Amino acid sequence: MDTLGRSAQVALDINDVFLPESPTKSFNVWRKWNRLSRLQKSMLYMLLTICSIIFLYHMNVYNKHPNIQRTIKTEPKHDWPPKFGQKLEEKEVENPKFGVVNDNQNVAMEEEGADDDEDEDEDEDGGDSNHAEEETVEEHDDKPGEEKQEENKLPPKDGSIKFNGPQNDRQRAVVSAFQHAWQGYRRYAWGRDHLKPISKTHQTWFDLGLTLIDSLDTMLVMGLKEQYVEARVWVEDNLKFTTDKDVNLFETTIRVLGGLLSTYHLSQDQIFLDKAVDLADRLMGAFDSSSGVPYSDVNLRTGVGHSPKWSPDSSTSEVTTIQLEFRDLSRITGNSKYEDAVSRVSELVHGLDKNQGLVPIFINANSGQFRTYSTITMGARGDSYYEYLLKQWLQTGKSIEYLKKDYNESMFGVMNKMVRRTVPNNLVFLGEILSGGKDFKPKMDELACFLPGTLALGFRNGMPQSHMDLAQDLAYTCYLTFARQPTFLAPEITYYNTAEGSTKDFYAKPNDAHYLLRPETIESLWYLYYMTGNKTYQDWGWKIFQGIEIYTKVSGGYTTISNVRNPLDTRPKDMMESFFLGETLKYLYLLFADKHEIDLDKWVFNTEAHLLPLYPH
Ligand code: DMJ
Repeated sequence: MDTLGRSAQVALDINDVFLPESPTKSFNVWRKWNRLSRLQKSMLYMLLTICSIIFLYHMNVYNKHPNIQRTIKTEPKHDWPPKFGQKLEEKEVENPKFGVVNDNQNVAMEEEGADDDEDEDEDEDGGDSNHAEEETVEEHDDKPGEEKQEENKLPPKDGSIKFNGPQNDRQRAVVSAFQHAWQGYRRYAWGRDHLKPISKTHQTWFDLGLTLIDSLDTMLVMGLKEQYVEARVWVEDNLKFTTDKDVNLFETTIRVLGGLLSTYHLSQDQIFLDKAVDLADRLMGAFDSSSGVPYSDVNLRTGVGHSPKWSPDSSTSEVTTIQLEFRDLSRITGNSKYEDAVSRVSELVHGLDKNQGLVPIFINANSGQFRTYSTITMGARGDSYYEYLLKQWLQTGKSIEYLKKDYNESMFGVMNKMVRRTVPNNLVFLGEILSGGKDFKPKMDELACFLPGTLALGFRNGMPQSHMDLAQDLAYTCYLTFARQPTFLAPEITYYNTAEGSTKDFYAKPNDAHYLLRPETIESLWYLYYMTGNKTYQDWGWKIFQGIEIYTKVSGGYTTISNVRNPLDTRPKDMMESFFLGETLKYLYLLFADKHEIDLDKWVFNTEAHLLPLYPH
């Protein structure tokens, strides 16, 4: 028999092997197997091996790139972003029933009740919008900018990502929450920085329409076309940077510049790039210090930078968390001045002495030196320095070696100097280092809960297993800071018990018990779900979302609250932060996805959850 003939014989025999079983049949199969020649048996083995290899290869690709399945199986339903003037589909958004808040199935330890410690700590909230002007406005019932929706004014091409809208009831519930928040903003605070959802007025911080800009790419991600088109018109007609106003460089960069750039990438709409360039040109004055380290504040009209009123120094995290945005702008425009300015800052900080990679939270813009004895923390004013080391390395195609080195060194410092475990349940937390290393404070901001997400992202890109282990342990503790409060919402600051004999792991002091609608824990749950596929992270996020729905939702929108420790006395603060729409709801929506729509091998999120592309170098 020639080779072809033998193959045919093998094929026949294979068919026989897989025919339905019966005792006689199995016996026949065995006899046939014995009758096969050596060559036939070897060919059969080879065939089986090839099939297994192909099968394993596909499994691996799917695990590494969860979005591949979507690309193969899901076709985009419609053009997105919409063309200007295109008739928008009416879409009903279901309101799923909400579950019970205090279902602690996933919590290993028992709740020990609220803490009685009445010590008061200074409210440290990382420079969010607490000192801004408050004003009232008339209700806004008409559709802003409606008359502008004529054909051909908005020329978006297809975005780089096809977002297909919510995939399940949980995602629909988040979209519904976004719509409620947006409705309040649109009605009572349109074009202003923040909504005050209880007094139904607005708050002005920088007068840059912060909530509107922070929300743009969330609307694209969620498929909210109508709202997006309306907001886009406001940007074109009303977003101006000519006001004689001092703004914070970092906050304006991450929220406004980041929001505009992300929306530009997703929509390819020139208006967002034009606005981004105008803004960045005005912000550049902040870098005009003797060291090149930027001042914290800058006047948008005059372009003059200066230190904050309350300190001669800039915050370390602030001067090192503007690099992704300015670099991206240089890469888009071909004008290197933005990237040059921020790279100089990173390089300068790289050259400074550190404590095992860890940095003090203040740096002087003129001397370019750290304030040596200032606190080292993963919370306010320290946090995103570490986040942007990794993300800048990724943004530049892993080509800038010192960023990776500094990141790894700092994570070593974290494990060595900041990680502690609680008594009685051995939970991992990160404390703060004070007075140049002399003191340790067992205190962790909710802000520090971004770190599990960053660690997981690093692990995906080749950092050691210990990073992922820490990410998972820390995310669990962060989750518990929500789960162990009767509101299922975390305090701004939590203190941890490490003394032998302690009966509970952590507690919140009354003055730290506020929840500002922050995203960090949810952000980390999303990264961990993305990396591991473990749906428990989704369930944790869902429970936190219930807490948000029950204790922060009011008729005018969502409000920050002063007290997470008592469901009967939450003391709403009458403020809806822009990052609630830009980050918190976006990460919740992404967390509940069945199939991921964003490929982390192509995109990086800035610290305000705005999407920027990765470059090859
Ligand atoms: C956001 O503006 C950013 O995530 C920033 O890095 C930290 N604080 C807020 C959200 O809590």
